[in-house]
Amino acid sequence: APIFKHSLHIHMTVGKSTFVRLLGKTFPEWHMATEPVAKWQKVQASSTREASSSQNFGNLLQMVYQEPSRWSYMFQTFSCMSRLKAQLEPISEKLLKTQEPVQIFERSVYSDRYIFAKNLFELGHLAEIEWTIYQDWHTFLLQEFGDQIVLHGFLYLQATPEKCLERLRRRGRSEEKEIQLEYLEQLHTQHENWLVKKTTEVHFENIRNAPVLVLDVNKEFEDDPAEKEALMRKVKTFIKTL
Ligand code: D5M
Ligand code: MG
Repeated sequence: APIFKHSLHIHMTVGKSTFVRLLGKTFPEWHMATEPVAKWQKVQASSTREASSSQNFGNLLQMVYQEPSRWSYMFQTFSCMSRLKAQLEPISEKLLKTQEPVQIFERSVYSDRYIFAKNLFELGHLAEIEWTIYQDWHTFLLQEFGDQIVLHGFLYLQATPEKCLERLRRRGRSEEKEIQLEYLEQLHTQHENWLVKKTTEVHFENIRNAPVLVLDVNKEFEDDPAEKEALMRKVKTFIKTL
C-alpha cells in the first residue's frame, strides 16, 4: 500500500470545525475526518441487530462535564477508541488517486492524552491508578497500530482562552454551559506546553519530532476573505515542506 504522505492533525479549543469546513471548501480533494462529538452525545451499542432497537445509553459529554471525577476515565476510553477507529479507516480510492493526498483529522489520539487526559489527571479527576492504566493501554495501542496511523504534522489553531470562551458561548452547546475561563486556560497551557514550548513529555518519537504549524486565529476569519486566504496559504505552504 502506498505510504500516505500528508496526515495532519488539528488542535485547538474552539473553532476547529469552522476551520475544517474552510479547508474542505478550499481543498476539495483532501479528506477531512471530523471529531465524532455526536457519538459521545448519544452513546449506542455498536452491534444492534435491528436499527429500530438502537438504545441510547446516555450523553457521555454531558456526564463528563457534570461529574468529571466519575466519568473522566470512561470518557477517555470512548473518545480514544472512536479516534483510533477514525484514524484506522482505510484511505479512500478517490483520495489515493490524487497527486498529493492529504488527510486532515480534527484532533487525535495524541490530544486525548497530552491535552485532555493529562489535564483531567492534574485536576484530580483521574485517579493516579486510572491515569497509569490509561497511559499503559494508550502506549500499547499506539505501538501496535503505529505504522497504520502515521502522522506528518500538526496544525495548531492558537487563540487566547478569552477568545475561546467567547466562541464557546456563541456556539451554545448545552453540555458546555458550565465551562469557565479557568478550564480553557488550563487547556490552553496544555497546548502551549505540548506544541510550542515542548515541555510535555511525549512518549512517541515520531510525534515528538513532528512539525507544528501555529496559526493565530484570534481574528474572526469566517467573514474575512483576506484572513481566510492568508490562513489557507500558510497551510498549503506548510504541507509542501512535509
Ligand atoms: O467539541 C468536543 C467537545 O468534547 C468539547 O467540549 C471538548 C470535549 N473533548 C474532546 N476530547 C476530549 C477528551 N479527550 N476529554 C475530555 N473532553 C474532550 P469541539 O467541537 O472539539 O470543541
Ligand atoms: Mg467542533
